[in-house]
Amino acid sequence: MKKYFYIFTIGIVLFSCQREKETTDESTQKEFPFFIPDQKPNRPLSAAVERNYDAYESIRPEQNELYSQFKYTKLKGFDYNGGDGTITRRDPSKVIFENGKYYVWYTGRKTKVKAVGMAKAKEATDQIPSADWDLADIWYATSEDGFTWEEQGIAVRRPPKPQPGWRSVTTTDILKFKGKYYLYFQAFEEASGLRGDFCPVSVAWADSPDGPWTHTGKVVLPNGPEGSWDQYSIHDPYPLVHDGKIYLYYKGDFDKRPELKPSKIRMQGLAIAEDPLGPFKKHPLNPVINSGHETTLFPFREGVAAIVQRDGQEHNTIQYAKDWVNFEIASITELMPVAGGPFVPDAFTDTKDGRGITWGISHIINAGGNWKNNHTILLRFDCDLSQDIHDDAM
Ligand code: AAL
Repeated sequence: MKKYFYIFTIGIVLFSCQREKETTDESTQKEFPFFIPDQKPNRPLSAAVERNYDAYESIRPEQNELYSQFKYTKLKGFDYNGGDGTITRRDPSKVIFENGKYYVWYTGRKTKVKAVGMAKAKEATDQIPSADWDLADIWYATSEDGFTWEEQGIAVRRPPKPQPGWRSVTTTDILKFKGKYYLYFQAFEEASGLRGDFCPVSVAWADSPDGPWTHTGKVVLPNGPEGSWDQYSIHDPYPLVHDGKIYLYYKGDFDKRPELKPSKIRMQGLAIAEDPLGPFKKHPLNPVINSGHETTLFPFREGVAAIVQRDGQEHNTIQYAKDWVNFEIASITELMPVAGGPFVPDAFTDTKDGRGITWGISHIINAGGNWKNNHTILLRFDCDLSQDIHDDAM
């Protein structure tokens, strides 16, 4: 009897141990919290979940300072003639804060008729624009709160022929350096669309953001020699100050394959100068960003970050270059600001600890849903690309 009692007891103990073991195994199989980065489940995984652990370790949105979504707000203070295509405002500069207010510069076109379109560039005259940015001048506006803007007028006018920019001056960006202000811009010498969107970059300077601006009348960043990636177009010049020098990022538009209309391959390069009026030396590793359309960059920690949108394999990414040259993908995101001109408080301070950005001005092309009118409006974007994460701001 006693013998059976012992056997029974041992049986119960073994059974409980087994149960306990099974329960433990079950609990290690549990996947809660689900699929978090450093806890890969110990079971066969689908290809999608497998690469979610292995391929994206460094670019996860969670707690990634260079991940953000974007929200947009319509600006007050700009009239667009009912959206009939005769007024365009596009390609805003960075926003700067001076004299107690915000300043932004942009491509302004106010023509009697709307643009005929790049494909019909031969129909353009000195009154009829080809592209949305043809026959444009550089305008500027100021604001106290970043939402309501007051247009102040033309900052840099098209110079007389044959100076660079006589056809159109567009897509500007601002630099403040040693107490002076510089506007870099695309200087068109023909209607866009005749051969492509060909232009070099010129510059104007002033002692105050309100001007008056002196156009140097010279090309400060020329196209590259025949056969080079930037031989046709130097677009979207974007200056920052780093290492006591001017780091001018820009886009090259080079893909002329006729079957691609429009092309989806564009890249970005860097040119460096000690003096804002040049000479600029193009970086030997150019292009330094393999994708993107308009340039939008800002100092971040010791390096520089770039919003890379619209074109190329790596569109919809935010990238980071610790050394200001070799960019890596920091995050993948969506609905990015087009032609964003952020408010970058430390753009010109030669910071070694860039704080990042939280807002700026961008543009929407073909606003109002009427593709034929082909006009562009400015709008505000807000984001969280600052060192301090504000989750509740989104
Ligand atoms: C853009 C910019 C440049 C191009 C055209 C006007 O948004 O990349 O400025 O030339 O399109």
